[in-house]
Amino acid sequence: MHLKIDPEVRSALQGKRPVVALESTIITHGMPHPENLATARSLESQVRNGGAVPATIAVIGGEICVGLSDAELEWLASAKNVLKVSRNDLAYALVTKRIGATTVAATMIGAHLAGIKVFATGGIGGVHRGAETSFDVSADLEELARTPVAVVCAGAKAILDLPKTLEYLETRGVPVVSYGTDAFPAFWSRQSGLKSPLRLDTAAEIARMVQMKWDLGLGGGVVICNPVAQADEIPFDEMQEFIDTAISESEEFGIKGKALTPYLLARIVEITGGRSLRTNIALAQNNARLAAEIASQLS
Ligand code: PSU
Ligand code: MN
Repeated sequence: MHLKIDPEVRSALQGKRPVVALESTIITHGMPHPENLATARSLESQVRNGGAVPATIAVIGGEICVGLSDAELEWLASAKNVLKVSRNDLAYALVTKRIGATTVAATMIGAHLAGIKVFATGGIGGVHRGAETSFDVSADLEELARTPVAVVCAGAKAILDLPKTLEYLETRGVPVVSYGTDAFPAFWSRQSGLKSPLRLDTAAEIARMVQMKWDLGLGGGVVICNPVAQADEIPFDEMQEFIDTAISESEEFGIKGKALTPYLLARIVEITGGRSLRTNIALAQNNARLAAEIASQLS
């Protein structure tokens, strides 16, 4: 089935031991080299420290690889011409044997094919600002509506239209539950000014809720929002200015479609002099730890 599951991941799944999926777009399109490689490795070790087996997912050589070796991680982190793969280009990437980095949507597909229930990332895609004219709504949201994987993230990036993102998820029946907070976090910031639709305070309760959704036959995913630690955050008000600058530049240069999110992330790293990158790394590590706990509770 063009699915290559790493032996350690396979044996953990067969033994019903906890496994956490990790995405690869964050490595190839979300962070600069060499921080991307160090982060990919550290996310794997956070998952291991939490008692789960990490499975970074990417498309290599015509196969969806679930679980990469360290050599593969290293190679991917500096590979050129990597395709950012979502649901729409997954079959294309396999047939053409392109190197594909999987987004949240495509990682959920790979995780589900392999039987992995929990996935840790940085932030999910969402409804872009101006979507009422551009129609730019991330395929991540549709995937969350249909594919049964629990996604641990730090909320959605404030480069998006956050109220519309929450409305979309509500319409499509996707629970959005924040861990230990009433606020809906905004990736680099612990708060977005919006209330989280749902709140739970323990990994055990989150696992029970996720299981309940699937036991009811409701299918689909769950968004679990884990706010970045206060010491690592960039407050929402401070972030606004950086984001507005990056967005107006993207408009000026006519950057659209799948290139938009990577462009904005990279520009914001530059504009903040690397500060947003440190926050991004810290929040991803934080999410890997919580995902390992939830996966342990689920298994
Ligand atoms: N958040 C990050 N880094 C990233 C992404 C999100 O901090 O690289 C990626 C994820 O892979 C997400 C994708 O699925 O951006 C969404 O892209 P788009 O808006 O084109 O759907
Ligand atoms: Mn888009």
